[in-house]
Amino acid sequence: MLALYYGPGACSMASHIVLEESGEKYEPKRMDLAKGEQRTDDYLKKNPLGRVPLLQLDDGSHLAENTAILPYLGKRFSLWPADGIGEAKALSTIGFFAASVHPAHAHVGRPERYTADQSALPGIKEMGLKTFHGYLKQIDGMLAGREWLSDKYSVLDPYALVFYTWGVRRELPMAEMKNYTAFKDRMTKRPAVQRVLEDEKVKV
Ligand SMILES: N[C@@H](CCC(=O)N[C@@H](CS)C(=O)NCC(=O)O)C(=O)O
Repeated sequence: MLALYYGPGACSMASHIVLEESGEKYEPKRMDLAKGEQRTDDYLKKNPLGRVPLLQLDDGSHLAENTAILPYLGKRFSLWPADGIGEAKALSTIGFFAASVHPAHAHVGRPERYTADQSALPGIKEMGLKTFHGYLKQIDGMLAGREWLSDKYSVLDPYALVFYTWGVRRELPMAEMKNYTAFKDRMTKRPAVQRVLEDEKVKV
C-alpha cells in the first residue's frame, strides 16, 4: 500500500488530492512542518532532503520530489497523458511548477534561506512575491480557453491548485485571474478536492 507524508497546505497537497481521487487505499502521514518534523532523524532516514511530499511505495522504499511522484501517481491512476508529446508537455509544466513557481514562493515564505544578511530579507520577500504573482498570471494564461492544463484532467491540475491557494494565502488579487479562478472553481467541485481542503484546512 502507498503512504504519503504530507504537510497541511504544502505542495504535497497535489499528491494528496491525487491519492484521494484514486479510490485506492493509502496511508496519509501528516507532518507538522512548523514543528520541524521533516528534520527529525527518523524522517531524514526516509527522505534525506527533509521535505514533503514523500511517497512510500508498495515495497516500502521512498520516492521524493513532485517531479517524480506526480508522474508516477499519474501513470498508476490514469491521470497522465498516454502519448509521447502529451507526456513531454506535462513534464514541461511540472518542471516549470517545481523549478520556477515553487521557488519564487519560497523566497516569500523562507527568505532566510537566500541570504545571511537580515536587512536583505524584506527585499527578497517583496521580489519573491512579485515573481510568484507573475508566474500565477502565466498559469492563468496557460488555462485560457481550456478546462484542464492537459487535454484531460491530470495530476497537473491538483499541482496548479496548490499555487492558487498560496496566492490566496499571500493575499494576491486572485479573482483578477479569471481563467485560473474558473479552474479553481472546477477543482473545488470535486469531492476529493473538498475532502483534502477540509483535512488540510486550506482556504481557497
Ligand atoms: N523540490 C521539492 C520541494 C519540496 C518542498 O520544498 N516542500 C516543502 C513544502 S511545500 C517542505 O517540505 N518544506 C519544509 C522545509 O522546507 O523545511 C518538490 O517539489 O517536491
